Amino acid sequence: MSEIRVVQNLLKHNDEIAAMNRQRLHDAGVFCIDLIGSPGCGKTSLLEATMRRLNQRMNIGVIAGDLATDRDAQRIQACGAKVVQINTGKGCHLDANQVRHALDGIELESLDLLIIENVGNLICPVGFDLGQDAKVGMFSVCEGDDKAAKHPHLVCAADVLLLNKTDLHKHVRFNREVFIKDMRTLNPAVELIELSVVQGNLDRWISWLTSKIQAARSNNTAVAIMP
Ligand SMILES: Nc1nc2c(ncn2[C@@H]2O[C@H](COP(=O)(O)OP(=O)(O)OP(=O)(O)O)[C@@H](O)[C@H]2O)c(=O)[nH]1
Ligand SMILES: [Mg+2]
Repeated sequence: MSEIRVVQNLLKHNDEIAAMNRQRLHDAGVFCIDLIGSPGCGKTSLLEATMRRLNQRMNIGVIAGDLATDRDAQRIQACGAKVVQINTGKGCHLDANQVRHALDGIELESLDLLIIENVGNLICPVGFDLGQDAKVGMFSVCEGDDKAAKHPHLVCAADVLLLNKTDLHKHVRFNREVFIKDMRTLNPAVELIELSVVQGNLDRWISWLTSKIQAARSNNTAVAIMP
């Protein structure tokens, strides 16, 4: 069997398991996002802040993907989320089968929202469907204004893009117009939310998230989550 056939079979198998994960999450009424960004762009910080904003109003579960350590899981658990850590060893992304096993350790019926923090990487996670409802792509101004152009697959695949660490904009060389022009060329319709997790200006992110959860819920039940 050629190498290309093997890769195609691997992705087909992944997609089949992802479809099962998606069905399982929908049956339980859980909205699920896959959070993808480079190492250190602020994914776990965003989850901590999101937990603090939302955990009085809804039940949130997290699957934290990392090569090693349970440090992200510890941080997120301290904010009140139910967390399962997946250590991928040398693996540079999560796959649907790992998520399927993680779902076994979560009481899905008790959740409104499941956030999967993927392994810090702008490339490999994009190609693997996990069964999520939405892919969230995260950049930060510290990574350089060329990153949208250099990582077109994430920009094209994302349902929403976040640009974090805007508090550091004045300290780093980051041409916002270049970043936005590249992003718009690749994906004219995608919503960009600029934020600084440390400054806490998360209103647009929280309202994007709650509106998606509410829309998903209204497809299933009449239960509403107040914005
Ligand atoms: N100045 C500033 N620092 C931030 C912001 N968000 C996160 N950080 C810092 O960036 C560093 C990395 O944050 P994490 O949340 O651990 O990043 P991550 O994307 O989860 O990293 P990995 O899981 O290792 O890929 C930490 O020192 C955070 O305090 C922000 O908005 N502004
Ligand atoms: Mg993290």
